[in-house]
Amino acid sequence: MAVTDHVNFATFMEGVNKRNPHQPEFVQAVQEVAEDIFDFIQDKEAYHSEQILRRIAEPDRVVSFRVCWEDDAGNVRVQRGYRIQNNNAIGPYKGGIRFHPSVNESVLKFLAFEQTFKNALTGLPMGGGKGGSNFNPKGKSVREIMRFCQSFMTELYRHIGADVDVPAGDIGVGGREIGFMFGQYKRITGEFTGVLTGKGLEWGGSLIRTEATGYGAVYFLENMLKHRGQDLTGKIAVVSGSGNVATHAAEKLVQLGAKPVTLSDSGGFIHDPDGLTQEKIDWVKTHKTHRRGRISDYADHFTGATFHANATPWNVPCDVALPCATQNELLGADARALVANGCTAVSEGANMPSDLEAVHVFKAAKIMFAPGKAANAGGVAVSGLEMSQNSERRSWKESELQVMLHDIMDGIHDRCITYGAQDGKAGGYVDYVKGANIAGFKKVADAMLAFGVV
Ligand code: NDP
Ligand code: 2IT
Repeated sequence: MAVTDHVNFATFMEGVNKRNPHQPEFVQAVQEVAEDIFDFIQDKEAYHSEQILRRIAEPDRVVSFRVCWEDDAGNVRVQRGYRIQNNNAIGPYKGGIRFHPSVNESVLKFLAFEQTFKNALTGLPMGGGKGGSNFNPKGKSVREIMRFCQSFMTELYRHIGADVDVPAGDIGVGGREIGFMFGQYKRITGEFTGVLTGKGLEWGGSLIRTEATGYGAVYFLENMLKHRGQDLTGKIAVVSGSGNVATHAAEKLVQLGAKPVTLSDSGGFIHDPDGLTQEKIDWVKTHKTHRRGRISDYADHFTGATFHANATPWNVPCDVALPCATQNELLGADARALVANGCTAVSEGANMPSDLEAVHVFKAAKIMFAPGKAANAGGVAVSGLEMSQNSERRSWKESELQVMLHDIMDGIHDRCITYGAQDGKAGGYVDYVKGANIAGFKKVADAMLAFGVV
């Protein structure tokens, strides 16, 4: 095919839109990647003729299934479960499981697509996948959650395996849910294998997996600042969410001398101008995870803090921002407010928290902006290390794992610089979105080229 005959960005996106009607999140994620990839592959014939991006943007398979369970009152309940296996060119499918009422095929397809590039960026051999259900864990008893997890795994088990597809946690799925699912997998198959990550330390889990995503997002932020000759000391940080990623990001910010002043949940955000401390963060962890409370209670518990119902924290003046709740929680107007208030760096702990307009605002303002696929890769990276430990049948020490996590986050930052540095000057502007997209794409694409048309 002559170079002039290549499908261009607009035609490609037209096709993506046509083939994926009513899947706005998936189309959005593909567009964000395609915006950079078409530039990169312009003069690279093989990527065009072998239709690499077109193939990555078509999941290997979408598995959808019925999950029946019985609630405490004896009612039969029916939910929809999914596993999306996006691409396994560089390793077994790998990615979390999300339990949230907003889960649908579009959301999980976008997450599995993003995961493919994220996992490639870690440098570890992991393909991309994602799964979940529209099951809402809020207000459910522990027994109800157990029964749901068991029923979910009774179908999922036939699609996964330690060398096939290795799920982990995500929104609404933490150590407890992984335990219920692992127990059911073991019961059905009779095998004790590393089929899930995020396991308990007593049964094959890895140290620092729980902390890894939030910590990694702050290490990435630190690396971006270091590249510009700055550090985190004294920096005011606005953080959204109050789950696993947000609380551990806040914890690492405090440890590195920054001052996180907000957290949020689906009810609104709290602003604590005195700054969060380890003690306050520990209270939030217990309150949100074990008591399943609301973040609004923080303002009743700690003097000086205020709660803002049905609002996001992006109008609070800050130096750095870490969206750590969910997709599309930071819109164009929020991005403009952050930039206008002097925010100079954003590190995405969540997956695709900034919508396309917000990404374009950050890029145009040339602030340091780390997309989720680079900044939040620490979690899946330690999941990859958990898989290695399971294969070796041993557990590494915390100090060893801390060094590995740090090295992996440094490596991702370096890869972003390789493909995203804009002016070739040391300390110059880096387009981290472009750097992450191209570095992640190139690894997967080159593996696919080796395999031929499959
Ligand atoms: P958790 O379930 O621990 O916490 C989720 C947090 O986000 C809660 O505070 C929740 O509030 C809030 N939230 C969820 N959905 C919404 C919504 N629609 N609107 C407003 N707030 C919402 O999840 P995690 O911390 O694990 O995940 C957070 C983000 O990080 C997700 O985007 C996830 O994909 C991403 N991520 C997670 C990784 C991990 O290892 N866990 C790894 C990499 C990325 P509420 O309590 O009110 O529901
Ligand atoms: O979005 C993510 O990277 C995760 N939820 C973690 C996936 C994993 O396999 O650890």
